[in-house]
Amino acid sequence: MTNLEIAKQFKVKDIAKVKPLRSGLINDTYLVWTKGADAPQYVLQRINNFVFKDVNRLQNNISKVTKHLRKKLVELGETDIDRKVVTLVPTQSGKSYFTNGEKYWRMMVFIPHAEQPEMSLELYRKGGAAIGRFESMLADFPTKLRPTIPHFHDIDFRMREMKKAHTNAIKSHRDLKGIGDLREALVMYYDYFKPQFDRFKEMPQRICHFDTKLSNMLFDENGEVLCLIDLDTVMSGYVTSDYGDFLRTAANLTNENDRAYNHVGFNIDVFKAFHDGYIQATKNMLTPVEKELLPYSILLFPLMQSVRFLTDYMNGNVYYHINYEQQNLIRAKNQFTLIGSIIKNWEQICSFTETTIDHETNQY
Ligand code: GN1
Ligand code: MG
Repeated sequence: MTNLEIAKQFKVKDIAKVKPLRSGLINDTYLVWTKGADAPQYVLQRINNFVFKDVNRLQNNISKVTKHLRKKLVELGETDIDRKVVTLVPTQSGKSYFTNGEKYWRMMVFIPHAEQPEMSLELYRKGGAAIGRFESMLADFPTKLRPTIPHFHDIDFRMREMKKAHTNAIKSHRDLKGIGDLREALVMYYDYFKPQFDRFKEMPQRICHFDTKLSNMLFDENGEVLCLIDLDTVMSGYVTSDYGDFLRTAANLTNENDRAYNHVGFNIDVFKAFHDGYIQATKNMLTPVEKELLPYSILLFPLMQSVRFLTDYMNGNVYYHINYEQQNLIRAKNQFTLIGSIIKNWEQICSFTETTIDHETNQY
């Protein structure tokens, strides 16, 4: 089927054309134009069902969460609501996705937005506030949401997968020379921090986004965050996932694809700005144990990502899109370098989060 034929399966009138919009590491995204000067545009996405095995559950989660968010925005008396929450477009038969039995697609209303503002500490503060607001609006979500990717941010599981990948790679005589002692070093970090990571289970489960980054936020013309997009991974979990994964990308002095590891480093100012924004938006929601464990998620996420990239490399690059053979190994080393820099900044990280807590009230 052509992209145009697929777009026509959804309840949209007068489609003019379908053009590729962007290509993430996971899904393929297209922009659907309709005829007429001010006609709305739509976003068509092919859902990667190798990554998301249960598309039905995933789409159900997104439907429920976006309905809840819309209701909240109305209650809060917000204006411009159509730009502050994603709206799914049903298929002609009223379903939230279309499948030809092999591939899966969904459609959303395109949200007109401005470019992401230039990088500044203020931008990271806004990013933190946006994530905090998202979680707060979902704090009274009535049920748990089952995982769209089981064990997604479960470090014990990721370590087991890395071990399996290594065993299989050896069995199939894959050349692992380039890895050096990276795998052993990751195991060492994991063993060292395991007592803290094990405590994550003490936190309450909440509805979280699970893929927090600036590129998953849309901005208005004044540089304010409109909403969070890319809701594939929205499910029940710990706030540490949204907090730690955001800092993994935002507070890295370079990006995860940079081969010049000397560019990698933890940006303490970005961390402080983000933390302030996040805490302002969640201070009435977070429990003491969540506040206590937030800093450990700053370590957990680069570790987990390094493990995931290395696992994919050893598996022959079956999960993440790559542009060259060694890319997942490079990414794994990049993330590994970030862990070292976080450890160097550890005292500063902890003393900063400490000073933002009022110990009498145990509130920020
Ligand atoms: C994937 O494709 P993207 O950038 O939204 C991955 C994240 C990783 C990220 C690393 C479902 O996200 O968990 O942190 O790549 N998403 C999934 O770049 O596996
Ligand atoms: Mg994503």
